[in-house]
Amino acid sequence: MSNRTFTMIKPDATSKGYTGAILDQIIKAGFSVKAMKWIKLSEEQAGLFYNIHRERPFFGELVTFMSSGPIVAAILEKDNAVADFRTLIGATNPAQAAEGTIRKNFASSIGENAVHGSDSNENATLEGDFFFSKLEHF
Ligand code: FUP
Repeated sequence: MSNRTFTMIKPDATSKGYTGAILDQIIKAGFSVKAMKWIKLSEEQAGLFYNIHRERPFFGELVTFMSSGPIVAAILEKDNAVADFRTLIGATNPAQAAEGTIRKNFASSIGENAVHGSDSNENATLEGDFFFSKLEHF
């Protein structure tokens, strides 16, 4: 069990002014912030982050969307962080997300789904390292 996960508040949510409310929900759920930055990805950077999805039909749309505006990237800490954060954000498609989850509360579609959460401890480390140097997390 690892105690860290990685998240992004995506461009749909930052542009609608949901950043504060989403961070509030994350912190009230018991996560603490170990690193955080407000950043706008280039198409190339978004493509690298989502490289695993390169062959999927939605890849082009995903890259365009994720580079369309600023995001908040963060490393979060809590016991059982990866699994508990996936529960907190809800299903990828907000129409299937449980009541009270962040995607149910703030997402509009499967593509524009407000937040990212790592799906494994290994990916949490890789994704955190993609955004943050050793000097930037504590
Ligand atoms: P999740 O782990 O819940 O973020 O979902 P996935 O790793 O399956 O998908 C990564 C991102 O690809 C999603 F956040 C949104 C996008 N996506 C689509 O746009 N369409 C799809 O059918 C599936 C995923």
